[in-house]
Amino acid sequence: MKKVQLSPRCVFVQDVPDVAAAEKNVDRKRQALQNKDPAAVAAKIQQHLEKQDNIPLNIAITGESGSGKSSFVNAFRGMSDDDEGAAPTGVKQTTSEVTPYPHPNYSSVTLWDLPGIGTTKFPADKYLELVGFETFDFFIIISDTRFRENDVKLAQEIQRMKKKFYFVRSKIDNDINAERRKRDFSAERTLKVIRDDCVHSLQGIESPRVFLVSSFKQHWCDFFLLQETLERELPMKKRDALLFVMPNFNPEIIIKRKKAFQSKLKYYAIGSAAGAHDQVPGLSIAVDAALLVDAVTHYVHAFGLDIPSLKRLSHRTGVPYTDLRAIIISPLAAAEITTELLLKVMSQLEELLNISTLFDVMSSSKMFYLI
Ligand SMILES: Nc1nc2c(ncn2[C@@H]2O[C@H](COP(=O)(O)OP(=O)(O)OP(=O)(O)O)[C@@H](O)[C@H]2O)c(=O)[nH]1
Ligand SMILES: [Mg+2]
Repeated sequence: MKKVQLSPRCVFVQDVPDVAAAEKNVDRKRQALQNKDPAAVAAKIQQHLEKQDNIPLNIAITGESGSGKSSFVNAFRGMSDDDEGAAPTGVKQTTSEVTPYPHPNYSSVTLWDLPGIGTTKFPADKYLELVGFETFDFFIIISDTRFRENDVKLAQEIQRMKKKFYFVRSKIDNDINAERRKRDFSAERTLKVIRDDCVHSLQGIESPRVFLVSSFKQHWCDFFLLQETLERELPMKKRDALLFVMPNFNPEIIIKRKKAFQSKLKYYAIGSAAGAHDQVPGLSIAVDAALLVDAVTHYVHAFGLDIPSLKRLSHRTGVPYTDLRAIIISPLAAAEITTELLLKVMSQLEELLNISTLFDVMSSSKMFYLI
C-alpha cells in the first residue's frame, strides 16, 4: 500500500502491486489498440460494457401474507417504506398481485414482490405456476414465525424446478424487544432459540439455512450474511448485478463492489481513448467524455453518492442530508455529472496527481479519486 497526501483532508491510497499489474495489462491493450481501427474498438467496448450493465437479475420475495415481504423489498433496495417508488406495506393484506420493483438506479435488477402464498387468488398448489416461477433467478421465502407447511411445500417445489431458495425469518427486532423485558435476557440465546425453532419447522428440507433479519434494523443479525451468501452463490456473470444494488451498509460488500469496478476500468480507459474526441482543458489528452460520464455516473450510483440515494440514506438513518453532504469531498458526488464538470475535474486531477495520460488515470486506482 502506498499513501499519497493529496490535500490536508484527503489521503489517496494505492495498492502498488495491483497498479503495476494493471499498468502492464493496459500497456498490452494499448498496443493492440494501435493496430486496430479505434472506432471499431470503441464500439466493441461500449457494447461489452452495456451488456455487462444490463444483465438481468430477478429476485422473488415470497411467503405468507403479512410476513414482511414488501418491507424486505424496500430494505433490500435501501428504501424506507414511505419513499417514492417503495412497495406499499401495511398491517392488512397489501400485496395481491405479482409486482416488479426495479432497483431505482439499476433497472435490470428487479425484486418481485409476490402475493402471500395460500391466499384465495394464489392457492398453495398452483402458486409457482401462477407467479411465473421461470422468471426468477432465486427465491427468498419469508416468515415472521416458525415456517409453516406452505413454506416447506413451496421450497420443495422450487427445488424440483431446479431453482435456489433461501429462508428468511423476519421481524427479529420485535422478538428481541419482547425478550429484552425479561431479567435474564440474552440476545444470543434468543436468536439461537428462534433459529433452532425455524430449522426444526423445516422438516423435509435438507440442511435448511435460515437467515434472521429485521428490515427495520439491517445491521442486526443476518442481513449482511444473507447478502454475502446470495452474492457468493449466484452464477459468476450475475454477481456484479447483485453487488451493485445491495444497500451500502456492509463494508465487505463495499470492498467487493470497489474491486468489481476496478476490474472494469481498463475497458473504460481503452474505450474512452479509442473514441477520444473531447480535449481535456489544459491537458494534452483527449477522451470520449460521454463514455466517462456514463462510467462515473455508474460509480456514483453504486456507492449511493447521488442526491436521491443520499436523501434516502438520510431519511432512513435520521442523519441530516446536509451532514452527509458535508463529509463528501469529491466534486462529482451529489452533483449532476455533465461533460463540462467531468472535464473540469479531470484537468484539476492533473495538478493533484501529476498524471499525463488517460491511461494513467484509469489503469491505476486513481479513477477512484474521481468519486
Ligand atoms: N418490527 C418489524 N415490523 C415489520 C418488519 N417487516 C415488516 N414489518 C411490519 O409487518 C407488517 C406487514 O409487513 P408487509 O411488508 O406489508 O408484509 P407483506 O408480507 O408484504 O404483506 P402482504 O402484502 O399483505 O402479503 C407491516 O406493518 C410492517 O411494518 C420488521 O422487520 N420489523
Ligand atoms: Mg406486501
